[in-house]
Amino acid sequence: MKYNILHRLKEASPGCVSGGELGKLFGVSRTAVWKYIEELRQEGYLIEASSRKGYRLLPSFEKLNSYEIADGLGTVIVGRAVEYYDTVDSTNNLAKKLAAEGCVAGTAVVAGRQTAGRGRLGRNWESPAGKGIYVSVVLRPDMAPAETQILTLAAAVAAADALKEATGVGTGIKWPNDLVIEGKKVCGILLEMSSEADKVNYIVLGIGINFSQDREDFPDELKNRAVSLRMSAQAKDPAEIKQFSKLSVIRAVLFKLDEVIRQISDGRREDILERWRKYSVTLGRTVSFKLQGIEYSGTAVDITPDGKLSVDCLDGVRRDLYSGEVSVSGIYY
Ligand code: BT5
Repeated sequence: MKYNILHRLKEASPGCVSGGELGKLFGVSRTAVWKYIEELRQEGYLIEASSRKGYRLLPSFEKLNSYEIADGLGTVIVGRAVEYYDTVDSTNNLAKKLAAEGCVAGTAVVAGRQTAGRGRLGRNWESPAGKGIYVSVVLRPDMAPAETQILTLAAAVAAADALKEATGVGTGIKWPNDLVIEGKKVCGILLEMSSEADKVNYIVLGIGINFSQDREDFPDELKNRAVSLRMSAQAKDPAEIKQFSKLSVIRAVLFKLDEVIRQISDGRREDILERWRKYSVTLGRTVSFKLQGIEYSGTAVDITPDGKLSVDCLDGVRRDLYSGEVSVSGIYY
């Protein structure tokens, strides 16, 4: 309700809206309106009140909440519902819980901090308060579990597009879906799924982006392997630096994610693979990986239509990798 009131105040800004009008519009008493206005003020919105004219929203610093993330986003699926929390254990955990309870497809969970942010294979994702972006989106695609690799690639393409558009910072994709800047990781993606033999029940797509960390903010083991958008923007020519905020990056990620998901359901997978190839920092490089305990290395030559990485190995055999880890020359982890 408070965000409905905020929305009306924004529409009327810089004009005023009376408490009576707000009450009538939303079917609540003037006292209730006043309480919601107080709640908005506590969130940091500057709202002037005059007994004659009513309430007026004044310009204030950008806020991060479900309303600001979702308002006018222009998406079809992603962000149909948005939940924002200051602290969660993991946005993926919360999104999975909401998905199991039947939330609408496209529900996005965003947090300011994670106390147990997760990577793949039980690894952790450093998620300090205020310095990173932590987003998870619930999807209910009509596909078989074996087909979902395209979503992993699509999420990476969407994130790379979003970062470029919102911040001007260019990234490359390390297969399958890590975003890197000059060999250091700026964004990681975690896809988790609940499925039956031939049908996906839901997917939770988690995206973690390092936003404003400085080198000292990362733990020692990540200092040479991780980077934030701010570090990377500061290293650029000042004339090229674009002003960007956390809110603008989150909205861009949701917007681009919506686009790629609709492309997939429209059967335009090849477009996504083509964009993935352009962003790839893996193709054409020497890579090494382990399969059933045996170490291989070779040149990554292409991505298959179902998202596997084709590697021409030194023993003359071409191997297609579905998942797992590859080390890529020139990338520091
Ligand atoms: C990933 O795993 O890269 C997936 C990360 C997904 C995080 C998001 S945040 C929102 C959502 N909620 C969650 O709980 N998770 C998702 P992986 O490829 O396994 O990489 C993990 C490894 O990256 C760790 O073992 C570290 O070496 C490194 N790492 C951890 N935190 C990092 C950070 N903030 N920046 C760069 N590298 C990091």
